[in-house]
Amino acid sequence: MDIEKLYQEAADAIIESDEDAALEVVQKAEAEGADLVGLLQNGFSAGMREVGDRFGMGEVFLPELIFASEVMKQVSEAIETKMDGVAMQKRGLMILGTVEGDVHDIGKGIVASLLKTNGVDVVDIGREMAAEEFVNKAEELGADYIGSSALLTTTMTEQQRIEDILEERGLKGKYKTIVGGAPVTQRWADKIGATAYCEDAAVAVKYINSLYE
Ligand code: B1M
Repeated sequence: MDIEKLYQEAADAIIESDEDAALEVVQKAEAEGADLVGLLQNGFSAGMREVGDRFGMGEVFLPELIFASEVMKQVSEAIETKMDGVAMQKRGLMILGTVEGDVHDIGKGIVASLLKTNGVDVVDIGREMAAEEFVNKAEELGADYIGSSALLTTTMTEQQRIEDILEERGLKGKYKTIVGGAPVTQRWADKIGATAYCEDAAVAVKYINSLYE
């Protein structure tokens, strides 16, 4: 199996917004015994990043971006379904969402998929979620982690709101708060007092695994 070729085919399917081709790559990878999570991370996500870069440079336009995003979602869901039922060590419960005012949820979806396939129970509360909702859900379900994703510089501040609410309610330290998203940095995490900054989904998995070593 030529894994690099498979990654390239996956990336191309996203770049061309070709849902059939994308799902075919997933089937092919499964038939060949390839790591589907690796395919999501290194193949499909690379394609999404490429589309994002081209959008940033004005080479592709909003409708194409939306089509590519839709294909990306289909693929993430297909891979997640295939990974369901694979037995693994349990690694806690995370409330995960995209912050208020922010519709970007592809990265969050990938984080959810990867964490789930690594034994973390993830309750995905969706996008444009109020900071209070993250905390309320964590309290209601007895979560271990609160994970928030922000893709806009204007919505990152909502991650601070989550820390503020925890502080106000005397819950600071009860949950490990994990922040991520393209404009988010370690510096930002330190500034707002989040427990951890994870650059991407793989780092989020590594971080949580490190807590169980
Ligand atoms: Co928008 N968008 N967008 N967008 N969009 C960006 C983010 C932008 C950088 C594009 C640009 O201008 N170059 C820019 C933000 C500028 C800024 O604030 N710095 C931008 C803008 C401006 C906007 C709008 C305002 C555009 C407009 O309407 N004028 C609008 C905002 C609407 C809103 O939210 N209120 C908007 C809308 C959209 C679409 C709807 C078209 C679509 C989103 C579709 C969807 O998500 N359902 C979209 C997209 C697709 C993008 C880009 C092109 C790609 C984002 C993406 O999915 N990347 C993006 C450009 C870019 O990022 N280069 C852009 C792929 C994904 C796998 O990566 O999300 O970074 P990412 O997730 C990674 C890591 O960040 C990390 O792990 C993930 C995977 O490994 N991570 C975490 C993420 N969350 C994490 C949480 C964790 C840990 C790690 O722990 C909890």
